[in-house]
Amino acid sequence: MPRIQAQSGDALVLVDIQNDFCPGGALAVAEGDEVVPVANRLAGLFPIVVLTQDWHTPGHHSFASAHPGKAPFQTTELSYGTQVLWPDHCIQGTEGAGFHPGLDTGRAHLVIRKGFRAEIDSYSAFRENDRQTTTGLAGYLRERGTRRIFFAGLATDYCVAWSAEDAVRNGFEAVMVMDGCRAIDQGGSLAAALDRLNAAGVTLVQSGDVAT
Ligand code: VGL
Ligand code: ZN
Repeated sequence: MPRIQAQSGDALVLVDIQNDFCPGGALAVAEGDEVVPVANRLAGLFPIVVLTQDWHTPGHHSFASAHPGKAPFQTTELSYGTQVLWPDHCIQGTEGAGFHPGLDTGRAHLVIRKGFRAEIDSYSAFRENDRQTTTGLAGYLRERGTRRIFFAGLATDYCVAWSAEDAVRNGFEAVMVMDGCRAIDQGGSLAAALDRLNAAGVTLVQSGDVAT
């Protein structure tokens, strides 16, 4: 018996379901492609669907390759603080930056691209990693009457978690659909993210709990 009804005032944000985060991609998340059928089913239930797309410049400062002597998954200090360094991924216009071919993108009203400033990474769909530059998503959803936002996609412990936390900071209720997410889970990142989500008051559900 589903416990949550998607209704007016709700929106679905599908985070970074892109080739580079799926098996075979440059920053592959284990089982990343398994979120696609869950995302497609959810997309049919919500009155507003937004996709996010990680969209980096070549040589982006979040790439280890931009920092001589650094390897992926090490950290460095950027102007705004500590940044995890990633393999080159989701470079603007490349196939890796494209949405997974199985994702039903036709249901989406808006695509929010993020991470397109060379010096600033953006995990959150709302605010870049400098924690000052906004993407405009909060204003868009507010103007459309959204009060509660459901999240699924990649990766649980980075872009999905940061987005859900920022949703709460922007005054929305936030719900994460856990079987519609997969994690990078590197260096304790998943456990840390789950602690932060809990502290922020983000509700965690399974997709089978959501119905119209
Ligand atoms: C992501 C690391 C770097 C994500 C994006 O989508 O979670 N993680 N860029
Ligand atoms: Zn990225």
